[in-house]
Amino acid sequence: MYLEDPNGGLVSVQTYLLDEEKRFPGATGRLTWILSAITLATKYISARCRRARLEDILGSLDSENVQGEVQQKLDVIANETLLRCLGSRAGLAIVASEENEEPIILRTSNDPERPYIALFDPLDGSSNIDVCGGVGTIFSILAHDRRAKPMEKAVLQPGIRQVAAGYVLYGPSTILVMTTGNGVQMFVLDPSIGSFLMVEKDLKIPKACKSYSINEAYVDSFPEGYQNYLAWAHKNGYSSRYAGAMVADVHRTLIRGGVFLYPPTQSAPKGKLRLMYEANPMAMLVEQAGGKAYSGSERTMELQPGDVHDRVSVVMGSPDEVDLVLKHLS
Ligand code: P6P
Repeated sequence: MYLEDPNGGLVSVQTYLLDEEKRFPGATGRLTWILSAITLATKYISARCRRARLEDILGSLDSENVQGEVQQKLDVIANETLLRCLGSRAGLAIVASEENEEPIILRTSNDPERPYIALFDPLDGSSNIDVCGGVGTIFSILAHDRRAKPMEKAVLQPGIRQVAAGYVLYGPSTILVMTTGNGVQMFVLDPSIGSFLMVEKDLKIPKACKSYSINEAYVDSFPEGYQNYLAWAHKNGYSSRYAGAMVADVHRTLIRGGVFLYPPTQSAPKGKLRLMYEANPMAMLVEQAGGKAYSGSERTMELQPGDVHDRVSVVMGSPDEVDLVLKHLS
């Protein structure tokens, strides 16, 4: 059931953002405008995902993205939708996407009216599309750093500098989970009116839950500490859930508790997930919900990126469960 404001009114994501904006007397509304572009784009992406098989836009293209991964048709549609919706928004200096090799400079001048940077994974887990599995859009917003030379380097900021982060999960319902640094809010898209309606305010992750989420097929190539943790979990009554899409696995972990892990492997010695537009936004959400997010022994959001497509390992979720993993890694 959706939440109501003190007068019994509906709370849409726009209502929430405008209310939040009032907390900052000098607010220009540009962040709100950027987040509104993301909610517009994700409503369109949601509709295309739901009709993908009917419109024959399932499956992959003959192309690969910058990660060397085969692109799904919906990857390109999602990416172009976000670029179009964001590209016209005044407050953005730079956008960066998993699907684009280089960040896109929207205005070369250090225009004070462009104080933000948006980064996103337009359709995370897109290989799940053909089998009707969970997929999602992940986004991260940084304050623009005008001192950066060349300007593209402005995106290379640690996750602690994020001003907003979130994801939209295209599952049985379309769910928006986001934070602007003041707790985590959850909204569900009501397709009959085209609005994201608030269903949870200041969401908190359960402190503990005997559930882990990892691709155990790679267990032989995990570093020893992860192998020891899994052996311990097997003996201590843990269950395992793995959707193969970070958005779906992290969303379940946020709601039910537990821990999501993607350790280093032989094929991805630094980890597979991307720091800037997967690990960092999810880490901000998990920490804002009272959880923890680490990459090895380091707090994920304190890592200094060297490249916009840097990859990292992740351990994130309930504080007690992350501590148990870290204990086996140390
Ligand atoms: P694996 C999806 O391709 C993704 O980037 C994440 O969403 C997901 O957590 C991970 O890769 C799954 O990787 O190796 O288990 O298929």
